[in-house]
Amino acid sequence: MKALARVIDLEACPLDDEAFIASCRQKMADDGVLTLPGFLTAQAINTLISEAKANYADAFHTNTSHNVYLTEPNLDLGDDHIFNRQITSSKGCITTDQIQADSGLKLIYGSVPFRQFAAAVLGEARLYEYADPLSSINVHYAEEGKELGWHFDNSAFAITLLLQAPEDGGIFEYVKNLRDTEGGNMNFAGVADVVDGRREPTSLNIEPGTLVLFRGRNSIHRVTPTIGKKRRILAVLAYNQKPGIALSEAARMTFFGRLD
Ligand SMILES: O=C(O)CCC(=O)C(=O)O
Ligand SMILES: [Fe+2]
Repeated sequence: MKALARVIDLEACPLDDEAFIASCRQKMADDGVLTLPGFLTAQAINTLISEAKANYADAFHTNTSHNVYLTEPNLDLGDDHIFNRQITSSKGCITTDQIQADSGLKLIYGSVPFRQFAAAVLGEARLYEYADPLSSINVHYAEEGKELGWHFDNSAFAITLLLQAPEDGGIFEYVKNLRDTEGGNMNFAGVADVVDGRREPTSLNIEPGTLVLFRGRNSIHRVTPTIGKKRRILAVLAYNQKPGIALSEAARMTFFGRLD
């Protein structure tokens, strides 16, 4: 835990404390999201921002059009149907192999206490790294005007660390449990209400250094466009529920522009 204490504020976030874990589990269960402000030390935030800025030149930039379900269109439903509504997302991304070996992000990602903590909060037996060399740790950059449009995640959960917030915009908004994947209810009417602005989403106020655990499979979410010259910079710590899983080749090509 000693090395970890340089990057994680273990007094604010005692990862191996049973009472702390239980309270985080409860928040996750109640809200579908857990935010831990002050998770990163101030020094770690500064260092990780510097590293991310140095790596920005290597970022792969995408501008994709997708539906909220992240699937191919269904031609039987027609272009105007909410299932086929096209939404845009744009970002720059760097991959695990582009992050230096001694980065605090790799220290956190690989740390057994951190993995055990996240697994306990998420109710998973264990968390596993991706089997491909790109997908485990990513850093996302959103410069002025870039946004992540409304979507449901394919993965059951996401773990993120905000490193730098923009001057304005870049707000994470969500509506909890808007669909029921397991029960097969896509809730077209409810989704249309959110996408067309008839239903107000919940906003998460996330400061740099905040750890976020989020269940995004049934909770629609987006990140509003960055306003101002300062980029939004976010690290994504991606884990699997099973060992030996690689991100699909199609997804790697879309998000990273290469397979390895
Ligand atoms: O940028 C964020 O805060 C959330 C990212 C997200 O929703 C995703 O990558 O699927
Ligand atoms: Fe997402």
